[in-house]
Amino acid sequence: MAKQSGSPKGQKWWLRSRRKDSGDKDESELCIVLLGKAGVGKSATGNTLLGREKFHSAFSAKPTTQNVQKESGEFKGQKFSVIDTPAVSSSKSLKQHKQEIKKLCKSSPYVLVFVITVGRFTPEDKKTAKKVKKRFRKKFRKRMLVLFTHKEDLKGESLEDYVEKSENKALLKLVKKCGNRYFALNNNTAGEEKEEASKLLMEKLWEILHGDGSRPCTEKGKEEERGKN
Ligand SMILES: Nc1nc2c(ncn2[C@@H]2O[C@H](COP(=O)(O)OP(=O)(O)OP(=O)(O)O)[C@@H](O)[C@H]2O)c(=O)[nH]1
Ligand SMILES: [Mg+2]
Repeated sequence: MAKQSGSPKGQKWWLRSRRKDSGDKDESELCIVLLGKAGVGKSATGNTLLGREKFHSAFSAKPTTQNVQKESGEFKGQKFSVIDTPAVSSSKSLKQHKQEIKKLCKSSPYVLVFVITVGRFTPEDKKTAKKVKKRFRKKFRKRMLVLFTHKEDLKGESLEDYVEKSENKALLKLVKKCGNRYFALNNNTAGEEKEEASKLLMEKLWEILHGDGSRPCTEKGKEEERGKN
């Protein structure tokens, strides 16, 4: 891994960018961080993105993933990594996981994926979202995507309609706080269908990185951001 460049002391780690000899072309290694409660499909989503079974994903009564784990892949010739995390349980464990994520992401640009399932958005989901929001703070939410797994349960209904008609205040609030960025995925597919789903999600994630939310990742973006405040 390249050494971190001379970022100003005290600068937020997620605003740092990896600078290469060629200048500002430092946004190539996207780091995708998967967060959420137990069993929502974080690891399965990681595998879908990578196109390989790198994370242990299982139907289980107890949480499957025990450690923060990073795996690498390539999308349209650009490297990316996926960081799978254990289920969000306590604020204390989330704090520790954030430290590990920070080490693994180093100075790479990142996007956060808050994984939930199509279906009831329960008080537990609400609590989990609250913990994540608190831990990753307001600026971090500029890079958060809400990912609904079990897309097949939509039974053809559009995700937009599903969310809008849900009348679930907590869900609507979460989606709004994440800049209305959301996406549905069925991990339980194979072959071309799975590849297509992975491609669409990757494109969405790159869009977050290269859209407004990614501006602070570059020196220019950071300057503009400071100018606005
Ligand atoms: N039908 C269907 N099953 C899914 C989908 N995504 C995940 N699953 C299944 O849900 C179960 C749990 O998935 P995991 O990937 O282990 O979930 P996790 O969030 O990593 O769970 P923990 O590590 O315990 O927190 C597995 O049996 C997956 O195959 C989906 O989109 N559709
Ligand atoms: Mg897991």
